[in-house]
Amino acid sequence: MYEQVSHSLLNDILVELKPEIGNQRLRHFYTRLGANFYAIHSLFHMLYGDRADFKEQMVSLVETLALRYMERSPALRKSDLAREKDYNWFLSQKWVGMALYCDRFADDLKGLRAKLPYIQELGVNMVHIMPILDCPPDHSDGGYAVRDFHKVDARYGTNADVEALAGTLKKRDMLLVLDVVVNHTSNEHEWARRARAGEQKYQDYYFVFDDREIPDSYEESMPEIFPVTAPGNFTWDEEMNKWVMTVFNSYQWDLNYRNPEVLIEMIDIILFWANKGADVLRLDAVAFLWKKIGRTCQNEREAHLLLQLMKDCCQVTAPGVLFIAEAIVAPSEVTKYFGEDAINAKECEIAYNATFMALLWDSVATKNAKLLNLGLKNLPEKLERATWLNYVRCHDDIGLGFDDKDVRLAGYDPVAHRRFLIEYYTGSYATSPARGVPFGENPKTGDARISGSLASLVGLESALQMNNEQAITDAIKTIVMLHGLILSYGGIPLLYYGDAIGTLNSLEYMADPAKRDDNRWINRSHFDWQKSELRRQTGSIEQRIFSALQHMIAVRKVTNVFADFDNRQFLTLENPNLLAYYRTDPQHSRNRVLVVANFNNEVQHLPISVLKPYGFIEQGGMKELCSGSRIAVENELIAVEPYSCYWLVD
Ligand code: OTU
Repeated sequence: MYEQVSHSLLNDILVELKPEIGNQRLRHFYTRLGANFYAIHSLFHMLYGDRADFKEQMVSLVETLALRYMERSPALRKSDLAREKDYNWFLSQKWVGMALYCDRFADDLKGLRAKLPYIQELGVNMVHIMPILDCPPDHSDGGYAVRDFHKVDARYGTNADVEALAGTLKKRDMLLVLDVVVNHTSNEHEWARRARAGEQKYQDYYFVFDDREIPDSYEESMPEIFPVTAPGNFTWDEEMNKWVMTVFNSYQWDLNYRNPEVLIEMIDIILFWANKGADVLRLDAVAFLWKKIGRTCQNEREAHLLLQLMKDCCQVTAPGVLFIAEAIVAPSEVTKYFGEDAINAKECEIAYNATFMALLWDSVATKNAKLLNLGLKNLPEKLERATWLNYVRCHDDIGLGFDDKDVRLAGYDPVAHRRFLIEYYTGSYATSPARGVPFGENPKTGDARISGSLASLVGLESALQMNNEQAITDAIKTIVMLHGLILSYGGIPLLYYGDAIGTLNSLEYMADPAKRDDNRWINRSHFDWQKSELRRQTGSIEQRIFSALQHMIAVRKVTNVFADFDNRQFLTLENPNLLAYYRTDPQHSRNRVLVVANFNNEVQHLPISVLKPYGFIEQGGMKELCSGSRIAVENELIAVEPYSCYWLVD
């Protein structure tokens, strides 16, 4: 029945397509369209079915998919077919990512090519180049205020450079991740310029209002994202004489997905970059895609429908391409971005594990794993064929988005505890070695977030200032321990470009008036190539961090149980300072790795009586995979050194 309906609907659309679409080399396209059409049509109908031009819009969508398929290169088509066959390819433990700024890590895209040996030396084979599309020079939000979605910013190079780099990466068996900023455009984007000039068509691409009536209604329930630098959610545009919705910075205009043309444009842009050779696309701010008066305008059902549509459409034209959901939202919401009620992810295959990240920072500050244990265990199950992007630091601030229920269960008052964390990381807590800065402090809600580099937040900066060897060692150990966790948790670890050499906070951004007010730039400095040379000098800080990470990455890659097949189980321990989970080979249940981390500054003991019920330690002892050494059992206890993460096997 479905199939019949779907076929006749599909035929209705196909007869309307532009003549040039014809039949040329479209075999796989039609097969994939057939397979996905029912879903695409019903989703599109749910969102836009009440419009008089529904069918016209549907035709335009299918045309977009076909035209982009026609330009997809033979090499990419081949890779699509291979990935369709080996559809779990990205769950492998072999992938290790790094996020970097093309201009801050290298000079430009061409220069980046010359820096690949450094990345590969570390073992990284998935490169997320932070946004590189054309942006206004000043108001760029680090690349997230795009002026032209089809063109690389001249500062970084050309579209041809991206294609060349994609080719180079492919030859080295590396993946390319690019951003698509789906939620908003720069106010200098052509659509915004034409809207400002009065063109109704383009005003309908955004949320544009004559007076404060509707903006006020929206704002009653919308939180502020950048309360200090961009308070409110609307901006008055002088030239247009109207209010426009700007959830992020005032120069970032939110796109209106109630207009199907916006969705079709964005799908076209996604496929454009898929065709330039991106393996993975990071979809920015996906939680914000649908706005509704009376709601927070995040995580709306329709935002999920839009993502499902984007995925199904990509499945038709470029099925080898994956999506990363950048949804920094509550733990109960985040897994929904993989899709719901399906074996295969129907939205994004990969999602930032912001919950894990924030919980790790809680444990570093509290020196215990109470909240971490609770938060991880309460994270809803995700779909199969979906995986996390696990990270310690990224280019943004750290938000303390834990579940309040868990915070209470851990024995803290949510407000007081968040206050403590902010104070701990921003230097106003007396005994804290952390050197972060507060970001987005909102006096109305009492909220604040944290900016700072990994090394500065774990105390390396203050340790160096005090010339305190022990504190330096502790900071290094913490950096290594945190990576030991993101490398073993399950998912793709995403390193941040300066972290393997202990990059400290940088104040270089203060000299730039366009950046000065946004302290997230404290952790977006120019990569220090001279400092990185010290990684070759035995005993240097750089070497101690770099070699440890490099070694762990190498061990991860040959440890099959680290592939993400939802094969993680947590251990319940009485000791609140430890986090412990084990990863099991789904095929050979005896093949397991037990991961134990100690967040405390003192040695903690793991009683083997806790391990025995799980069948561990039957042979009398365990081996640590990274050091290769046996772990001593004394008085029936395994000693876990301070700030350490062990990968243990029987
Ligand atoms: C994302 O950020 C980007 O990572 C930021 O660099 C951009 O400024 C922002 O979008 C606008 O494009 O949208 O889903 O707390 O975590 O703004 C979450 C701040 C986002 C970021 C949040 C985030």
